[in-house]
Amino acid sequence: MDNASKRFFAEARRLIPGGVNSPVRACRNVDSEPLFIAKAKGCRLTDVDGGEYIDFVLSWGPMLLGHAEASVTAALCAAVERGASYGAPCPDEVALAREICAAMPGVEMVRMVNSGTEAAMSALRLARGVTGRDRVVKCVGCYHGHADPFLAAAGSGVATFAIPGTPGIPDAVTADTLLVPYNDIRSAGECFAVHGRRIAAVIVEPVAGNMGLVPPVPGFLETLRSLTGAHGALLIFDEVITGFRVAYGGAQARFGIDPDLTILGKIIGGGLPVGAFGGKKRYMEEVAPEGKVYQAGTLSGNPLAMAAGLATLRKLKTLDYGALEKRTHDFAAELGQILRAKGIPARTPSLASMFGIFFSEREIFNMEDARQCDQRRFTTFYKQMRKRGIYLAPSAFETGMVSFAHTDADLAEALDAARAVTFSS
Ligand code: KE4
Repeated sequence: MDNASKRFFAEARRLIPGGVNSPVRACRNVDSEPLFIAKAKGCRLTDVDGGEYIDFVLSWGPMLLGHAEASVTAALCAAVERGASYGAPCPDEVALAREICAAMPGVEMVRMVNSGTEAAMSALRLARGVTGRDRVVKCVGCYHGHADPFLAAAGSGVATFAIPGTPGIPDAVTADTLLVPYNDIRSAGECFAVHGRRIAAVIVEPVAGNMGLVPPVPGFLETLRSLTGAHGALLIFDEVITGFRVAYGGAQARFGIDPDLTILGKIIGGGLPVGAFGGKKRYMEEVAPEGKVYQAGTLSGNPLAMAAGLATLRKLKTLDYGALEKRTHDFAAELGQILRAKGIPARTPSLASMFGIFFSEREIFNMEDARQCDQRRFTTFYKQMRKRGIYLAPSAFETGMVSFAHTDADLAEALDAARAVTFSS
């Protein structure tokens, strides 16, 4: 059946690689075509054909308040009247830096950038600069954006498309990227035993959101903290998803771990392009122009992104994270019961406002486990839920997210849609 989304997609594919500006949106591995979205409000998206969907992707994380939230929209409209970009400091940059440093226990100073990718690559350069070392440890299945050093065994779209190792990245670059399985305390220790004095940093998603939702097992983050401390390496928390989501102060506040550097994105921009890297003053003071580690950006600290981010954080600070966590937990638990009642092995973990959907008997601890899940059933589930107006991430290697705009009625509607899903044998 032809429709406007199909027509837009046909033209987009002639003009944009894969018809999308980010691969996972192509919906290829769930045997679907992308919906083109006309507008969004609260927890709902409306596509260009007038179809309405309850959104559990939230633009991959930024829209924790829901779409077009009143205070964010008002702040953004006021900001745009003052001009879109100055290329010079503005008061809101200071205000947002103050808010982030006050919220995140491990962040004493912060530099704004324009994406999580930029934040990750800048934090790694800083870690290498202050330690004089080259190696970085990352976990298989974690995703830290698409900068060269991080595309070894990455999650998210890299895992979705099973891209073995992206062409265009010199072997010399990935030779300095060491891989350990997520949640594997023993492997982390072995890696440091062999490479310890040459490791500049460990970068980790403190709650993995790019292999589906995989929480840290007790002791895993603590082990990374002690190993890095003992070997003079830096611990970088990638809080692009978890920052201001798993707690207002992020995973570092929730778990009581004190990282040396933190990267942020998504929520702190309220939907506008943004990223940030921050951490201990003794390291951040090494960033140009204060120090010698160069990092720059035309639109860093952009007044529109600052206004939207500030309004978002100020609103979030007034909201009840515990209540959202309980609603998400109850929703995910009931979703799992519905699937298992159909005789379908399914695990639906949740943490804060994040939830996973794994078609598997066993609990998921790492990327290897996530890969064993039944992708065919995930595709069936995705397609039938979308037909019933429920918008899930088009990949088993992403994480579902509930916003403060999702009402009990919205969640009940999604569960009713799940009850109606049928799986072939
Ligand atoms: P961006 O460069 O996409 O702003 O951020 C990269 C990034 C860094 N760290 C984590 C933990 C992330 O999840 C991301 C980006 N997340 C993906 C989805 N899981 C973005 C969606 C996409 O690539 O289209």
